[in-house]
Amino acid sequence: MAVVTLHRFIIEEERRHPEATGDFTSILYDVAFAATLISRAVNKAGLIDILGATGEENVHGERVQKLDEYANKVIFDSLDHGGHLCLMASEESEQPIPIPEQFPKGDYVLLYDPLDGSSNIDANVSIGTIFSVHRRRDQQTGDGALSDLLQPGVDQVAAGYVLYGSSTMLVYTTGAGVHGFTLDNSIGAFLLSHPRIEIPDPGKRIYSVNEAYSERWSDGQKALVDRLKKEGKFSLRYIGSLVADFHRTLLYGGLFMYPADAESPKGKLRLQYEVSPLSMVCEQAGGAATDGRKPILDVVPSELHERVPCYMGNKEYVELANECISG
Ligand code: AHM
Ligand code: MG
Repeated sequence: MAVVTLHRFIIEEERRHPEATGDFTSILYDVAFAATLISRAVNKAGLIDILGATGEENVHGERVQKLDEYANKVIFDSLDHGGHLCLMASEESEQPIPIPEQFPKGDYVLLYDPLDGSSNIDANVSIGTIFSVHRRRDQQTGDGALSDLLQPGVDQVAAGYVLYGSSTMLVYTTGAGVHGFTLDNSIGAFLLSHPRIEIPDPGKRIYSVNEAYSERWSDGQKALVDRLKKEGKFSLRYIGSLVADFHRTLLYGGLFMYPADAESPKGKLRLQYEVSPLSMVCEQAGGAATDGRKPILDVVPSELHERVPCYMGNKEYVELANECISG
């Protein structure tokens, strides 16, 4: 069987869409290239003096670690000059990130969380990069605008994530299924390992939530988890690293939740570069993703770093969540 590299796969996908300009292909290549650099740094994190907090805080008041900064810069530097993007946004930057003046501006915007789950780095727990691509909406030329970054998830043209785990995997969708690639470090290439990922239905009976917050949950959220427990067949798995918890949910099935609670009325996770891209992947893999009432992909953001409660996984479990939360 021929080995299919990410590059070959993307080219073949593009050929099926004669109207494709190649912009997209380049954006995905560049994300994949950035991911190989981040993967190398993550793997070496225990060996070189890169661990530990810098003492600074990001826009959400969280400790920023050096690997976060590195990943943030690597993604920007890999995508700023290609001429395909007109604006970027990152979890690590409060404001939209313009494309440097000297480079041409393209038709797309990229939103990313460079290294999610960074509080787990010191414990060698899997972490990830999440990305979302939209076509620019308003002005057709020049710099992009904030409104280009505030589009609902349903308008994403590509979304995906990279998991830095026991191996490094890139999983993405452009709206025609979900495909997973594993990084072969010896040749520095992502190879197709998981074509056409579909969330197993019915999936394993796994629910995933930070249950330590249950005292702050709404009655609906409490009722939901009680119902899952009373079925007597569920296991609980919670890594506390979104990409890892999501990836398990995608491959094994189940229900991942980060609900609203009395202290965090919109939960913790960010809509535009965390939940929305993962929701597109989940839906493309045959699953569902909602905020407990409506599909995540229909939520229209009003600010860049907006948070949203989320329920992602097998359709039947997400429907049960909707019933309990909105009922
Ligand atoms: P981060 O963006 O600061 O890394 O935080 C996001 C992480 C997610 O990876 C994970 O799902 C969540 O925080 C866990 O939060 P909690 O500790 O409240 O359960
Ligand atoms: Mg994050």
